[in-house]
Amino acid sequence: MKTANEEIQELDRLLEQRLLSGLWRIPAGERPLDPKTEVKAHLWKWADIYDSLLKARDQIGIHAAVNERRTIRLVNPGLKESEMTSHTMLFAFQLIQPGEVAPAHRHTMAAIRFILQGKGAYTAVEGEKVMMGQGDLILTPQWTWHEHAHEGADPMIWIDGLDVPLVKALNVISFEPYPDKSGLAKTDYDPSAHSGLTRSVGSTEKIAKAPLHYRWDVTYLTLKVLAQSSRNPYEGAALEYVNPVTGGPTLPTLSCWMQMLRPGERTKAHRHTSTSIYHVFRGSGTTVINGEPFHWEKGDSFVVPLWSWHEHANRSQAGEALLFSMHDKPVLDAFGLYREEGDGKSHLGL
Ligand code: 1HN
Repeated sequence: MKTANEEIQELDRLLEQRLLSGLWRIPAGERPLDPKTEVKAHLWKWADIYDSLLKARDQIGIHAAVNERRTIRLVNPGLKESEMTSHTMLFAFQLIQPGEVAPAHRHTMAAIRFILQGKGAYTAVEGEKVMMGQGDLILTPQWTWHEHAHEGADPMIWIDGLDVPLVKALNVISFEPYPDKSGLAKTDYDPSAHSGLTRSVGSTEKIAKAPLHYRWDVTYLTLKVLAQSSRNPYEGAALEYVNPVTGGPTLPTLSCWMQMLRPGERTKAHRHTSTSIYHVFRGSGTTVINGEPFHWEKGDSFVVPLWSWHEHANRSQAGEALLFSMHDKPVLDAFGLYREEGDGKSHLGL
């Protein structure tokens, strides 16, 4: 006489042979009340990133790299197998030497570049040359050709932010090298081309060309004006880089922000279902993530995993702190999965 348990096991085996599975087998841990993630809060020090970039500069030729880029990515301690920064985003640092060209390619992953150091390099997106300036944000929307080259004197360093793990999870990675080895045909960047969109009379071509370049001087001025007029209790003064073609987030999968914390400013704690990666552009402070303090200085980067309580503080009583950040919020918003909680009180125990 078989026990009920043995009969269920027999049924499970039969179903397995038929490539079927009873939902009674789902472990309780897969039905949590709160969202769960493998992604861990972590902070990377600039000294480690910078030293690694300099070592790579001396040892890695652009053309020896499979991706033809000298790029070092931040590996989340919870994602050592995939070597991604979060389950949705990749955050990396790229160094290019004077005279070097990182050849054109395109891919289904969308990318942003935030420029940290140097001048004289450009990134050519769909053939349009965009000069990189410190603090600028440059977009490479999905499936646009892009090439980088450096015509200046000192090494250039920038952040590459991409939606690689998301596109990978959807199984739709496509990657194409530019067929012409002599490089992209380039036109000089024309800022007026972005002040309005045109098409020839009689044409019905749908023009939805995204602006690619957010210059630092404009961003900073706007941020200073915002900082004087309105504060967000959880963010200080925070700007989202908007895509003017859609009026929506920076890119369909990524939202980028620049935020300012005044000297001594502390924000309130909140949590949300989107994940954030921060880079300290200026200043020093502390972000408390689920009760753990992460002390940051200029050049450091850190991850705030989804659904973790977090709050920021500028540790300086004299200087402002500026944080650049990238978020997967547009993905959560698109599917109605964005959720946010703020408790209105501070958990900061500095
Ligand atoms: C990529 O195409 C670049 O074009 C940088 O500079 C980093 C990381 C993953 C996949 C593609 C670039 C990248 C990347």
